[in-house]
Formats: sequence, C-alpha cells, structure tokens
Amino acid sequence: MYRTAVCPHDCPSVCALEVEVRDDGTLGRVRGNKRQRYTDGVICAKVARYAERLHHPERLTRPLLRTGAKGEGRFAPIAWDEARDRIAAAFLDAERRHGPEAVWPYYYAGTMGLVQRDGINRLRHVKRYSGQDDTICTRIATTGWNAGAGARRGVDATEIARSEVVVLWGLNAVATQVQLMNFIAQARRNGAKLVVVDPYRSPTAAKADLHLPLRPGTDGALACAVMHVLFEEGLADRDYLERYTDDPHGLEAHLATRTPEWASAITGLAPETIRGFARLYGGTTRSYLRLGLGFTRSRNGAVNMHAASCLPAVTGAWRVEGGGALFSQGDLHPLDMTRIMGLDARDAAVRTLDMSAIGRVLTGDAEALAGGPPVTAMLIQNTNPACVAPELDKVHAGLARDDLFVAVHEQFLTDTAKLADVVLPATMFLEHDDIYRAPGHTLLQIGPQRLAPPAECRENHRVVSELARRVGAEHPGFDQDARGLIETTLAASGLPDFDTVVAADGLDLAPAFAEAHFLDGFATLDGRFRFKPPWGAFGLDAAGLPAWPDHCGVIDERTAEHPFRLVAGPAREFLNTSFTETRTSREKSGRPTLLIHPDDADRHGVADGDLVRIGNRLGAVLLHAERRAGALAGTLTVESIWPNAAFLGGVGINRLVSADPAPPARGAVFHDTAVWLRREEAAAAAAE
Ligand SMILES: Nc1nc2c(c(=O)[nH]1)N[C@H]1C(S)=C(S)[C@@H](COP(=O)(O)OP(=O)(O)OC[C@H]3O[C@@H](n4cnc5c(=O)[nH]c(N)nc54)[C@H](O)[C@@H]3O)O[C@H]1N2
Ligand SMILES: Nc1nc2c(c(=O)[nH]1)N[C@H]1C(S)=C(S)[C@@H](COP(=O)(O)OP(=O)(O)OC[C@H]3O[C@@H](n4cnc5c(=O)[nH]c(N)nc54)[C@H](O)[C@@H]3O)O[C@H]1N2
Ligand code: SF4
Ligand SMILES: [Mo]
Repeated sequence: MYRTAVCPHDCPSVCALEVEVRDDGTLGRVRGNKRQRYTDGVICAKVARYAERLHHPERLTRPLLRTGAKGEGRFAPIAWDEARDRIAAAFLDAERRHGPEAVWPYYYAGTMGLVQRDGINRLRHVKRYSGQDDTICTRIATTGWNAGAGARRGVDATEIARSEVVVLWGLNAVATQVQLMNFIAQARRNGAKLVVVDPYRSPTAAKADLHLPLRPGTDGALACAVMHVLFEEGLADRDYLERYTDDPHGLEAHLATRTPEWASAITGLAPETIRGFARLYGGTTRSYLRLGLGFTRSRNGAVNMHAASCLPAVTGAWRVEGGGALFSQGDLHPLDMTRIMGLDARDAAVRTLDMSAIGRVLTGDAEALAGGPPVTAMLIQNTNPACVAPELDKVHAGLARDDLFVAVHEQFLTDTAKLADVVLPATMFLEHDDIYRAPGHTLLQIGPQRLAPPAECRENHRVVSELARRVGAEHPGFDQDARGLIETTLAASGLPDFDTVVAADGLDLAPAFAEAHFLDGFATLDGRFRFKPPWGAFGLDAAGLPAWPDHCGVIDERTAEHPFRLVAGPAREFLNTSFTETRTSREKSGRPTLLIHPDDADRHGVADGDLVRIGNRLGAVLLHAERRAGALAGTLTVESIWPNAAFLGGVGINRLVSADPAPPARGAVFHDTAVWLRREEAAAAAAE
C-alpha cells in the first residue's frame, strides 16, 4: 500500500512522496507524488532507494555510552533512563559551575521538520542555555537577497515552464534540486535557453546552452557588467525602474565604469561572453533567475547575491509570467513558532554563539565565546559538525575535550557521534509526525508517522521533552506530542488542521501573481527594490561593503603561495553527509576527488588518479585527482561532503575551510579558499 509522506532532508525541494508500506511493516518503494504540482512525480535517486537507509544494518537502535577514549568509537549499550539521567546530570553540573550559558544545544536541518528540528530551541530558551546563530547555510544568501527585495519570496518555480531564458546562478540543480530540471526541460521544448553561472562544469553546467565558468567569488563583477550592457544597449526598462526601484539614475552612473572589459579582468570571462549573456538575458523579459546558495558561500557572498538579484529589476522581468527571480520562498506566510520554539521564554540577554565557528567556540576562543563562560555540555541533533563545519581540526580538538560532555542524537554513528559521551538513537521521518515548509516551493506539508520505530529509536521531540523534565524546564510545549504541537502551530497561524492538510497533499501558500512578482511593491520600507542597500541594517560588520552593486575584494584571493581557489560543493548522491552511510551512494560517488583543469594538471605533472595534496594555513588534505575541463585554470573543485575517514589523512575537506564570518551578518564561506597543490608520491601518501 502506498501512503503519502514528505521528504525531510535538507533540500529546497521538500518533495511530496508516496511510500510503499509492506504488509510486514517495512518500507518498500518510494516515489514522487504526482498530485503535488511542484514535485510532479520527480524525486532524486537517493531517496527513491530510501529503504536502504531506513533498514540499514548499521542504523543506531539503542542508546550508547562511551567506553573508550573520546573519538575512539568504542561504546556499550545502556538503558534510555540511564542515558537521559547522565545527560541531565551533565547539564545541571555545567549550569552549577558556569551558569546556564555553559550548555549549548546544537542542531541543524538534518530534518527540516519544524517540530523535530526547531523544538530543541524550546529547551534552550526556557533554560537560558547559549543561543545558536544559524549561519551555516542560508545566512549570507538571505542577507544579500533581502538587501534588495526585502523578503525571501519570489516567482513560483513552476513558471519556469513558460520562460524563454532560465539562469541557474550558483545552483547545481541536477544534484541539489532535481525538479528545476523538470521545469527547464518543459521550457526548452519551447525553445528556451539555459544559462548556468558556476566556476566548474557541474552536472548542471554540462546541460547548459551557455555555461559561464567565472572565477569563484566574482559574481558581483559579472552582474555589474551585465547591467552595464543592459543600460548601454537599451535593454533596461526605464518605466519599470522609475516605478519600482530606489535610484536607477545613481545605479546607471555607478555602472558606467563597470564594463565587460573591467569585469573580464576580475571574473576571467571574455568580454564578448559577458556581452553575449547580457544580450540573451535582456533580449526577453521572460527570463527566470534562480539564485542558488553556492555563489554566496564567499566572504563577499552577500554583495554578490544582491548584485545578481538586481538584474530583473533592470529589465523589468518581474512584470511577466516566467520572468523575475527566486532565491527562496522561506518568508511566505510566516508560521507562529512560539509553541514549538518556546519563543515566549526567550531572553535576548543570553549570548548567542556562531554555529559555524563551533571549532573556535569549543577550543576556548574568547571572541567566539562572546566573552562568556566555556561551553562544557552539549546536545547535538540533526547535524554532523565533526564533518561539515569549517576549521575541522579545531572542531575535533574541541569535541575531544575531557571537560566537555557531548550527547549526540543520531540515526547513524557519524563522525560527530563517534566523539560523543552518550549517543541516542533517533527515528527517521516515516517514524514520527512533522510539518514542513520549503525554500524551493510554496507548499506547507505534513508528513504523518507511517512506520513503527525500530527497537529503541525515539523522536527528537520526545528526547527534548524528557530531558526538559529532568533539568527542571517547564513549558506547555513539553507536555504536548508532535501532533499536538502541529495543531497548535496551525491554529495560531490561522491555518486548517492536521487532517485537512494531510488530506489535501499539503496547503498551497502561493500568493496571487502580482504579489509573487512584487508588482504590489517590494518588501522594503518604501516598496522599492534597493540598488543601494542599507547594509548596516543587516549586521554589525558593514563598514567595508560597497554602496552599490560591485566587486568586493574581500575574498581569499590567489597568491604566489596559494595559487588555486578551491570550491567544495555538495555531491549528487549524498545529502550533505546523509547517505554517505549507504553502499549505493558511496559506490556511485567513488572516492573524494579533486577536479583539476588539464593545463594546471600538466603544469604540476598530475595524471588522472594521481594523489595530490592541497593545503593552506589551516592544514592539508590528500585526495585523488581527475583532469576535468570546463573550469578556468586556477579553480579546483571537490564534490564532497565525504566522512573524514574517506580521506587518507583522516580529516575531511573542511579542514581547509575558514570559519571567518562573511560580512555584514556572518555566514560560512565554504567555497572561498585559496590553496597550494602538489603531486604526491604514492609511497609517501601511503605512509600517512
Ligand atoms: N545531492 C545533494 N543535494 C543537496 C545537498 C547535497 O549535499 N547533495 N545539500 C543540500 C543543502 S544543505 C543545500 S544548502 C543545497 C545547496 O544547493 P545549491 O544552492 O545548489 O548550492 P551549492 O551546492 O553550495 O553550490 C551550487 C553551485 O555553486 C557553485 N559555486 C561555488 N562558488 C561559486 C561562485 O563563487 N560563483 C558561482 N556562480 N557559483 C559558485 C558550486 O560550484 C556549485 O556547483 O543543496 C541541498 N541539496
Ligand atoms: N565543504 C562543504 N561543507 C559544507 C557545505 C558545502 O557545500 N561544502 N554545506 C554546508 C551546508 S549548506 C549545510 S546545511 C551543512 C549541513 O550539514 P549537516 O547538518 O551535518 O547535514 P545533514 O547530512 O543534512 O544532516 C546531519 C545529520 O542529521 C541526522 N538526522 C536526520 N534526521 C534526523 C532526525 O530526525 N533526528 C536526529 N536526531 N537526527 C537526524 C542525519 O542522520 C545526519 O547525520 O553542511 C555545510 N558544510
Ligand atoms: S532529497 Fe531533495 S530531491 Fe531528494 S526526495 Fe528529498 S526533497 Fe526531493
Ligand atoms: Mo544547506
């Protein structure tokens, strides 16, 4: 029998699923729900074989207590009561010694379900534990988008089917958002062109009519030169500009010197390529700009996102169906999250720690600790920082501290769980209730429990609520079950109830055409798109940011010592580090591989399959090379995020990634890394 479900993984698509529940209560096939208009029956291959993950023999099913040294990975099963008591005792002890800020609940979006993901904050707020600044993924992009448009919403992605030009900017849709390729295929049947802006020949770039392989971190320059050409060649919509934007004349004057030749020196793209792109983009208003996250993971990412988001305001593409832009639908119809997150108990005076700087926080960096006490106790849910966070060596050293107690609630013994004192087994999405919104589309969906949890697995909400009781935290949210929290949240948000939403395959929150296209005005104070953003309003660190769209030269530039730029993006068969535990995903992904331009490879005597070492001030990483054309010389790419053990040196690619915050509002700079490279003799490498 097929039952409806919602994919919980950290993916903008948040697909509507149909899952086969077999008579024996196990999971059979998984397919996309054709009735939901965004998913339209299309899902990714890794979730289509979900039974491999859900019924995995290595899945955690019992609480574990560390028996060996930290990080050694030796554990013994214990009873839930004992596990819970140990965590509660450690939290109370930390509080007694250093105050509640010594406890740091840490989480991210391993599940996107609002109850199971965000509920940990209720415990945090009620207990005044340290806050978490959620900077690891969307912060830079959100800042840059909101600088211009004011709110995270935009043109429905299904309109792509009616577009004449589709631009995927820093977005690897084949790997990270497969439905977009479905809509793009429909548009292309009517002659639409696909443009991909990406430093490397990603699987998506390989399918493009025009691929712009610019240098990483130079998108602001490209966007400026495109706008320069749009003004110069009469492709700007002056009527739209006067009605809907803040200062079009100031922008045009500023762009006078931002020529394709100027941008060519920065981006590495030929001036004629930039002109060609501008003419293609400006030759129609049915141009859809789908702005991804990849190009924002640089120190200048907010400025670059803002610059790119200016394009449809210059051509007036927002006016027509199939025209305009989308970064995220995250701000459509805000939900009242008070009950789930315990917002009514929040104390703004409690310190907030930058999650991306977890390595610095746990190794006692005073600035990262915001002048407060050390962190000595943690509960980690839905995230694997020992693999995915920047400055991995510091993360590992911090998590291995003897005076730090770490509980990890997980589905598998991840790199982070291996460093824990207590490991708790978690349910998977089909084993609990939750409610989901989606960055990539407009549907609010509920995924009801469809299967019984195996052995002793428990959902996040239950773990948090039971821990709350033992540490003396009181809030009505701890007394409700997940379904109750969902009902409360829906009612408080003025929405229909649980059963109604499930029966309807989700609730479509899509606004009317004019609102989606910002034709009633942008979400800014005066309703105008801002070419000249008030950067200071978005964060404390706005001093060096340019007043207008521009190239902002704060990236980790190449130097004689570090002549390459490294992009470390997601891999198709993994979802961050999820699915790295399944055999099929691992086999299809091969091994950690450095993609290198053939000219660079020749210069360094590197052949396919050779071992190379890349490094910077933070350390070095060893991996196998593959010669791949399609990027500019000087750009290296690794499709990751492989577990640490997959690397010969035992530490993953984020050893090289800095935890420096991007201005003005923080955010992790995963694709902003200058490195050196050398070919390694196999014997020396094997000795590691
Ligand atoms: N299969 C799969 N799907 C995923 C994930 C995964 O790991 N695997 N991760 C999920 C998560 S958490 C997220 S946040 C999303 C992210 O999904 P996307 O929005 O696609 O973002 P990224 O994958 O980080 O980067 C996309 C592309 O940006 C390129 N890029 C890097 N630097 C630059 C630059 O300076 N300029 C430009 N123009 N492009 C640049 C990268 O080479 C990459 O191909 O995907 C989600 N979906
Ligand atoms: N080099 C490099 N590093 C990156 C990135 C990159 O592009 N390049 N991307 C960054 C980005 S955008 C992100 S979002 C992060 C993501 O990094 P993570 O947050 O670590 O990624 P996930 O693999 O999505 O989820 C982590 C864990 O959540 C667990 N989990 C899933 N559901 C549940 C549940 O219901 N309960 C519990 N307790 N656990 C659950 C999974 O088993 C998984 O191990 O990585 C960042 N790191
Ligand atoms: S991982 Fe993304 S594309 Fe795959 S099923 Fe889940 S939401 Fe859809
Ligand atoms: Mo992410």
